[in-house]
Amino acid sequence: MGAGVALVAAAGLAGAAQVSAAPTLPTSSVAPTLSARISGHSFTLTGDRSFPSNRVTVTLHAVGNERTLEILRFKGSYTLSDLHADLIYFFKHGGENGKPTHAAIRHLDHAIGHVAFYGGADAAAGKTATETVVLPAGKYTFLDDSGNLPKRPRIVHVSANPTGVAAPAPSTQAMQTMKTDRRFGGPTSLPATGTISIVNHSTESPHQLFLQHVKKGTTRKQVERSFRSQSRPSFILNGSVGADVLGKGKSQTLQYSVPKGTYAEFCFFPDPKTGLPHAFMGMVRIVHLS
Ligand SMILES: [Cu+2]
Repeated sequence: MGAGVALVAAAGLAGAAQVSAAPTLPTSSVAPTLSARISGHSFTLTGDRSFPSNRVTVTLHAVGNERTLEILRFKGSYTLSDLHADLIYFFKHGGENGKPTHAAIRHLDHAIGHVAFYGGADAAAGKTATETVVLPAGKYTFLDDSGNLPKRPRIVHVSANPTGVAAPAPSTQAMQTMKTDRRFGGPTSLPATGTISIVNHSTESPHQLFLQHVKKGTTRKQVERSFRSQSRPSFILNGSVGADVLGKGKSQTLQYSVPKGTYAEFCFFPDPKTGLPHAFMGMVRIVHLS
């Protein structure tokens, strides 16, 4: 579920600024701010875990290694245990080696159908990345999604907002989109330090966006091929950042600071139809951060 690729573990983010809310503003204008600190043995979520619907700002602090935060909402009576059961079945029956059985794909689709994904953040060791996302009323689960199975659930309760007004998104320098044809869209020139918006326009599938610093001149084909090999490719450089799984039709912003240079964008979410990670189906793009 997470980055799922050891080869992309790399360092390079600098600190991201926090948004502080002015206490005199009406409730709807005060964007709740949470801080998520994930290490190898703990996940600390600091801040108000109960608030009216609004745009929420969550800063991930990655301790000791690359870490991933995911925000999701379970539909109906579906639980984290159900999600684990579906994903374990999927991984064990071919999902892990790119040859999922029909039953494995059914379990994957059962999971996708019962989870609403509100994005997240992925930061390299010692670095931060900040997501903002509008959360409608509901019960949310924030998870450490650094491994194959999301773990360490932290519950956040969002009540109805009587004003119906959410705080505006922070100003962004570029928008990256994910499309139904399993490709990335938007400009291929992005800030190395700044804030981007990420929009999943797909009508079929959740998607992720990860950015991995690579050597200048690295091609999309080289990156695609590397996902099928076991060894760490020679084109990987320090520096990575990402957003986690974002459901179809949903959007988030991501604030980060990484070294300038050439990056590979990719999505590792397993396709609902084939069970293959989208990167294996060509969802890889070369972009330039400056
Ligand atoms: Cu995808």
